[in-house]
Amino acid sequence: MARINPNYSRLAAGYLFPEIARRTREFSAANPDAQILRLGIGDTTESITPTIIAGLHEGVDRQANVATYSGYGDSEGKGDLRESLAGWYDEIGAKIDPSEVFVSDGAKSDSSNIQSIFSTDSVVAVQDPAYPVYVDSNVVSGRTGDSVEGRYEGLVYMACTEENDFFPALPEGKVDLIYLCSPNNPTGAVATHEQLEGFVKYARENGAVILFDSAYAAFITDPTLPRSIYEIEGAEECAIEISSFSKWAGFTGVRLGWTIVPKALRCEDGEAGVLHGLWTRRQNTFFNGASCIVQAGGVAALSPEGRQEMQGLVTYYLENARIIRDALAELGITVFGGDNAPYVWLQAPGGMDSWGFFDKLLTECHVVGTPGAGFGPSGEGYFRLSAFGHRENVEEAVARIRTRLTL
Ligand code: PL4
Repeated sequence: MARINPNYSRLAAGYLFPEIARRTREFSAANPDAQILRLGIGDTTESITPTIIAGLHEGVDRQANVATYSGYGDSEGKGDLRESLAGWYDEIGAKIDPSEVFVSDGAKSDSSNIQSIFSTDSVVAVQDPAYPVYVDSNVVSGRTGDSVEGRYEGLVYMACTEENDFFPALPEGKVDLIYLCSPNNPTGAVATHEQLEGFVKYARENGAVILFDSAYAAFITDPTLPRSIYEIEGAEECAIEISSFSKWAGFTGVRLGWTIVPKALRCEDGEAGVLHGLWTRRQNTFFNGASCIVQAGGVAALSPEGRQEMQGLVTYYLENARIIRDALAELGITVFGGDNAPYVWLQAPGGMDSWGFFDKLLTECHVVGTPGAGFGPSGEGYFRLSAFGHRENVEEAVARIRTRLTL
């Protein structure tokens, strides 16, 4: 008789974003005249730029001609895209060989799948708050116990609070896998070189592996801040980087990402090359590669013209973030992030809890945000507003918050 994976029953709550959608739908049904503005899910809204669209078209056209048609490709990705990505790393001073680049259909699936190459008894440390996929994928894989008062037993929560500028202290004991995300979802904090150096040193000394999510790297405009963990010396021996075209190129619907597994990467029982080989094996076995059409779009995105156009999108969303941040600050709300990141992280006013503030913002302003508690226990009392959105909607949301929110 088939039996279900019992670890699913450990999941403490429904997945955050569908839960937000459900509550918003319920509100809309009860208030059909309310015009809802969505600053909740971090989803791009501006159209894909001409150079990238031309690349996508070229990918389509190749499929129309028997001489250029291609069927299945390598599950690791097309050579030209892997080379272009390695070239981008080279520009920022990180030496990545194209064979260490694994093209994917996005950072979400890779950040969930990557744990499968590590032992099921690995001790996992996550930033708290964090993108929920890191925790949930490890719960389902059996690396945690039950959730007790909002914390999974066996999971190491690295608190990111106002006191530590939303970047965690090193784990006190020995952990095996460490999830870091910079620029951070949800706090908008960006790790400095020094902060990452501390984690790289810890990982090398403890045989741990850092799983570094850089999905928002394109939003870093401060040249002193690292855009990749591989800007840190020695990181190639202890870190995997997971990243995405979603927010950089507007590919949230198109789907394209990549993961770097360096050949120098090692862990307690795996010499250099072993983890690279395991991820190759994993991808060869479970993945048939990202769409060749989409990969052609990725190559175009990384061309000089594509890069310039993508920078225009990033600048647009960062201006949205500034508008949100400045307006909230003027209202006396304590705000963080939003300068090198597309998320503004705010303290729910009046000591409210985060779902309470979600309801208040929705009810009074018809604006949807994301409750901090959905990202982990340290997110309680905080709230995330996304800077992805049409300018006029962001301005309208801000105007409503100014005029309708009772503080
Ligand atoms: C909503 C830190 C957003 N349904 O698009 P991908 O798969 O390349 O990247 C997903 C991703 C990876 N890493 C980080 C992210 O924040 C995201 C996207 N997060 C958000 O609002 O937090 C979209 C979420 C989507 C989801 O569940 O991922």
